[in-house]
Amino acid sequence: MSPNAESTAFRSALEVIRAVEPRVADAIGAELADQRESLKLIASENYASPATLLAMGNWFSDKYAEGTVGRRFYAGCQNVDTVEALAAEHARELFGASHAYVQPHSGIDANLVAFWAILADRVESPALKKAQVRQVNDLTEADWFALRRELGNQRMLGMSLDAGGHLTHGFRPNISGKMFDQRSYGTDPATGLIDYDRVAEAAREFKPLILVAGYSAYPRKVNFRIMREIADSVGATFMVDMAHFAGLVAGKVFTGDFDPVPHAHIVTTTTHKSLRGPRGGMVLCGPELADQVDRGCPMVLGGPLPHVMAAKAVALAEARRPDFADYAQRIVDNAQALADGLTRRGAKLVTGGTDNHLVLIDVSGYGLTGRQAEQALLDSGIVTNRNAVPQDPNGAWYTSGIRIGTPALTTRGLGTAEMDATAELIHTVLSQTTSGESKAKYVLDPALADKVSKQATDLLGNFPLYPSVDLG
Ligand code: DSN
Repeated sequence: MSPNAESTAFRSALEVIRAVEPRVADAIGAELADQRESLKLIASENYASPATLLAMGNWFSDKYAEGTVGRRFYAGCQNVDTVEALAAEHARELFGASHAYVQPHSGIDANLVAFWAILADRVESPALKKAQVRQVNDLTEADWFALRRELGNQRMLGMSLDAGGHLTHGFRPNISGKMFDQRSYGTDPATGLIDYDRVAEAAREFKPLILVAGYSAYPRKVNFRIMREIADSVGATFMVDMAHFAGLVAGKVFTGDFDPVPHAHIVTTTTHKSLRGPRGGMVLCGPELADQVDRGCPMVLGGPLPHVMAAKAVALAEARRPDFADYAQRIVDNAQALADGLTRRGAKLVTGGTDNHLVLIDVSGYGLTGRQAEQALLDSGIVTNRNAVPQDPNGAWYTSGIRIGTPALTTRGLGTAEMDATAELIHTVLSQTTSGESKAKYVLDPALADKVSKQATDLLGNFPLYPSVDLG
């Protein structure tokens, strides 16, 4: 590749866009500038490679391709077949899964595909068999009515939102909470850790059809072997949503009991978080659920996005390279350095530290709500997001936590020394912010915010983002 290839590609693309709608070209350029200048600590974000980004901007976007590889509802899908098959092959090899479905557009979509695959396998198929018909269209009105009621009356046990679970694991305002009779397992109030005995007890009492593990704000590893044993003991299908930590599984930081793929019946993920691919989702499973998973589109998904599947193939190929394992390990080393730096300075962390890519600060220790802390940090050039902590007195909107994660800064090249410096900046801002007259209001000296902002920019100075891309 010529040394200027990436600059030329992005510059040319912007020139073409600018000729039609200059404000879009300007916004794209401004987004890169903003990303370059901010200390991005959002645990669910990353920086995809230029190859991944470029794979999304092309003619694949024009193609309809409902169905799966070789079995489409539209003609002319031979090139889409090529990229979808490649993405699925890379995913299978990377994660050691027997089947990969790479069409979901997001994590929510991937979870919906998984839920409906399980419902089809565990509820619909037996009903069809009992009625001695091959498909739902052949059921009598009475049998169809009964099946619809049964599909809508199944149980799911997942991690509660304030313990770090995800809203798609049965939170009532989400479709998953409306689809399932849901119960949650939380964490031990004293340690903040999952108490497997209590999960087992909840499973015995509730007898869920689906046991879900996975999180978006739990800073520890989960023992998937134990969770599978719990699922088996009550006849539940075990599903893991590894969206947040897929990169750590891919990079073999999470192995053995902590790798969900050998233990779960079905695994869902996004592709853009620690995995560092394009925005999108994916489902992995064994042969038992493969056919049902492949019905995801048009069952719950709109037409697949072939340009994004092309980018998934590129990013998954990158994740199969040996340097990705090094990247994944550095994500965790950095998170632990950040956690240590914050703890040493007096911050209160949920569970007292981290085993993964994220740290959850309980900002009530600074006398702040999550909302106040998030905004004060943003004023100071530090981009984070507020998050509930276990048994949060401030609810899901104001919250009492700040979630920070290291995948993005690690991609940029920052290491443990810079994480300690980042901890110092965060602690400086939070310890010098005071609560205002409402849960959203706060007082922070603007001169201090400016000073920290400048320090954050200086910290990033040695780690340019997309160094190969010069937009001129
Ligand atoms: N929005 C993602 C996150 O930030 O964790 C999950 O949906």
